[in-house]
Amino acid sequence: MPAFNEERRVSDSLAKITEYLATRQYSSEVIVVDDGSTDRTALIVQDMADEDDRVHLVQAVHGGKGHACKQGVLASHGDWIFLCDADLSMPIAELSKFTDRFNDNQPILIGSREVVGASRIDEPDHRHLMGRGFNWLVRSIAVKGIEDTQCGFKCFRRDVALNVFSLQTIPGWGFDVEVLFIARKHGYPVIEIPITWQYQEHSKVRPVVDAVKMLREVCQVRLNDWRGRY
Ligand SMILES: Nc1nc2c(ncn2[C@@H]2O[C@H](COP(=O)(O)OP(=O)(O)O)[C@@H](O)[C@H]2O)c(=O)[nH]1
Ligand SMILES: [Mg+2]
Repeated sequence: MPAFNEERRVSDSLAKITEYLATRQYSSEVIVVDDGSTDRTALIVQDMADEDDRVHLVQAVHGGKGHACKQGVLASHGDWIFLCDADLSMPIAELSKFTDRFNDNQPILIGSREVVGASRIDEPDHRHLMGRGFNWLVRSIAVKGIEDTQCGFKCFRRDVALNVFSLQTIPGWGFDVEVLFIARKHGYPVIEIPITWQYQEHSKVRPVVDAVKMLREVCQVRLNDWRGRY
């Protein structure tokens, strides 16, 4: 779980996650990556880690969501690695849609708010429109055929995660596109899993500044590819 200045939502989300995981048959760990939050995020997570062996705090210098996810993946131990936003806009019980498919051994399963069977609850129209516009650009420039590259809930088989994230360079919001681009390039199929997604307030995305940054990052993916970096 990448978390940046998440003192308002991280403890509730972590409590829901650990409660849910305690009811499961498989073993698990929860890694929260805080890269330089200026609020109480790290303190809250460390307190929870002291109480629960499954919870771990990783601290890094500030870099952005992509940077944080990379640190988390590299610090993990599981056979399957699941990225999860701190706002838990996908209710944690939906995790079973991913774990139920582990026997298929597919390399990458990504949460999708756009494929048949998915639902978005309470999302303001302007945010949905922004997302669709960005996705259209992403499909044109970088990864064709994926309806929702930006959903914060994604699952990777361990070997695939290590392979793909070791090549990931983009520190910000555009990292999802880069990761999926690298995955495709290496021949890993990407499967979209329809999820229920509940819009949460206090988004860290700044609509104008981040849209421009993300567009630049998507172009950077193409450029990196031309330069043979993947
Ligand atoms: N560690 C870390 N996490 C970040 C950073 N920026 C965003 N995040 C996390 O990325 C996740 C998604 O953020 P959110 O505000 O829910 O984005 P939205 O759902 O697209 O509006 C949350 O878990 C954030 O804490 C960052 O710079 N560092
Ligand atoms: Mg969110």
